[in-house]
Amino acid sequence: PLPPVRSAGIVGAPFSKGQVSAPFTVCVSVPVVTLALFLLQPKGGVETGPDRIRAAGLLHRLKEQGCAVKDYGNLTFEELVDDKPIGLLKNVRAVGGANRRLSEAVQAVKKDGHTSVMLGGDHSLAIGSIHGHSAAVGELSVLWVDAHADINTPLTSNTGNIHGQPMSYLLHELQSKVPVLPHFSWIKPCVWAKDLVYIGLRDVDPGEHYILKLLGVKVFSMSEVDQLGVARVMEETCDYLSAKAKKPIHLSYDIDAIDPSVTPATGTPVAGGLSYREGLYITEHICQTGLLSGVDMVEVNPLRSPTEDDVQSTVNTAMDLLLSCFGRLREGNHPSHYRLPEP
Ligand code: Z70
Ligand code: MN
Ligand code: MN
Ligand code: MN
Repeated sequence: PLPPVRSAGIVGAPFSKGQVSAPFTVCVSVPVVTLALFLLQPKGGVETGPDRIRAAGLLHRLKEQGCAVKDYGNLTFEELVDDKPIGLLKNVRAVGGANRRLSEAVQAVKKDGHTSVMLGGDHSLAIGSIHGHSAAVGELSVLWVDAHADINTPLTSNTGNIHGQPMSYLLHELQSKVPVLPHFSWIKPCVWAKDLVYIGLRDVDPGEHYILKLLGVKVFSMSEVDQLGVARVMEETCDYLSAKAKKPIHLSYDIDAIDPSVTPATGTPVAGGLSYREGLYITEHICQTGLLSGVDMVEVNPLRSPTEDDVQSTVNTAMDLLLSCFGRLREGNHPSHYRLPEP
């Protein structure tokens, strides 16, 4: 059988306000303290992810393997002054506004008929990416590959970082537990708990663990990856997601799912992650379902690692995962029109 013609619509989202570590909210006017606070903000940098992945040649590599590509460019986000925290929650207006734009961009990509590829940026961007994807094509299956569950509600979060919460805004079943927030009212919940599968979890907060059990969400934590092996995990994932109807698949891939020995350039490295090979097996398998309709590649942070080699290894892994989403196989590939040269 001929491989299907694939096409990727690429949207860069250079956004990092879903993950702020500095707890300071007061304005400090002493210059040396301001500088110290700036240097103490170690989580910036994930907004440079899209350009690094582009600079590594993503568009060229996709075209080279026979994938049609349209680049929708990078979104631009307005600098908000006075985006005060709401309780613990940080950058609510910025995150709400950025995701609203992203949702519209992803809807445009889907209406043009491409598989959407959202390059982050932090994982709060899954709100807009999944919302836009679902607004364009209807109900989705969501495969969330991550060390973290990112399913805190604003009220269970201990950090106030919205990148630890995106699934809580998207799941129908959680809406009665999510408070009304300014700039979030456009978000319509669009995913059912039975259509969500996690792979790679190993850093889950108590409130998140409670939610996963309460809703009966299918989870293959690193423990199940150890127990079953990645091949069986993927077989069970696809059986589970396609049990009733074959919905389009949204793959939300947080690079911190992969072991930090391979992908150290990320904001929240957690030991004991997926190997490079396990990570790629997931994308190869999902590609072969023919149902992949949207992809996020998030949390690549080139400013978070001390050496350029670490950045390269992280960016190259993100690249290989994306290429594999669009048909690249480790066994090799050839175009359908390939013919042996005659002597
Ligand atoms: C924690 C929180 C998180 C990514 C960290 C961490 C969440 N559960 N997600 N890094 N990508 O802040 O809610
Ligand atoms: Mn994440
Ligand atoms: Mn994560
Ligand atoms: Mn394939």
